[in-house]
Amino acid sequence: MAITVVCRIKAKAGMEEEVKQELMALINPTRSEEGCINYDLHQSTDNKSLFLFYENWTSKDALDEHMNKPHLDAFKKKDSELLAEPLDVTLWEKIVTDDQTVKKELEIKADEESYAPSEEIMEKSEIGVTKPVEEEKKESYRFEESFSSNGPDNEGWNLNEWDLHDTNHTGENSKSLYGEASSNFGTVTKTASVTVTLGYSAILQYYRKLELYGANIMSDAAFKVIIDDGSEHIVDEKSQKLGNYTESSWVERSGIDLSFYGGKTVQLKFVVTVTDPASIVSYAKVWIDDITISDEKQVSNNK
Ligand SMILES: [Ca+2]
Repeated sequence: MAITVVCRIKAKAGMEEEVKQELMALINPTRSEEGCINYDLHQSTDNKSLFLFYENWTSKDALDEHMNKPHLDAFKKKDSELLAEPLDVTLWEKIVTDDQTVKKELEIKADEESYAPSEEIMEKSEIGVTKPVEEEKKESYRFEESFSSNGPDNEGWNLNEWDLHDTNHTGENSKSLYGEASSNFGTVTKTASVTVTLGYSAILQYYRKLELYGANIMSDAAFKVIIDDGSEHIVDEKSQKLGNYTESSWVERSGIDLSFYGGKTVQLKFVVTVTDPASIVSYAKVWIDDITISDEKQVSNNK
């Protein structure tokens, strides 16, 4: 594991220039040492007698070797005549390597707490993001899908074994998206998906009708809405283990917070999945219509 060193050096009054020359003489031999990633000398803008080395080494062993090099020894021998205080050396280990690590940690936290972290947490934690948060937040995306008579309104759908259906929520001659899975002495899963780019305040809304039927105690008929950003996250689901669950008229599902995936291009997946090791009777049917991913908070921020 790489190790970071911060070394603070304070020159005696009147010795600043001499200390600076001595420290600069260390740079070339140190940088040519094996295991030296960087070895950068700084001088305080507030106090010209303060110097700082910011160093990174490929390993603690490489650093230990450096500490025994003759060029460093020579400098240490002059310590008492040049420096006002002993060298102040601290070792550091990087705990956040990039933006992705932060997001991963937040994701774990969100899972533990069962809700997406607030914007405040996201902003505070986005240390090391190359693009400023404020700039990214200006990007706003809105997605609307009504499954018009000609087919989906948006590109990027992968309907697989789902179909467009004449059952319709709103609009003349418009369609809905229909998925059905029936068990076959095992598990059957069918997925329709679309590629969407999410704004930072993304909220999902859609309308659905469901028919879930589990024929026996070993069965499970389920419908899931999933965000896939490389791994799958269930954002809405309904499961029926035994017996009937039916939504015979359109049900509005709203306020599904996707802001945690804001700024990402993801797969929005609709999944019907039925498990029944004992029969072919269990099934899951779902009709989906009028999907909207809004960015409402973004709009109000711009007022
Ligand atoms: Ca429709």
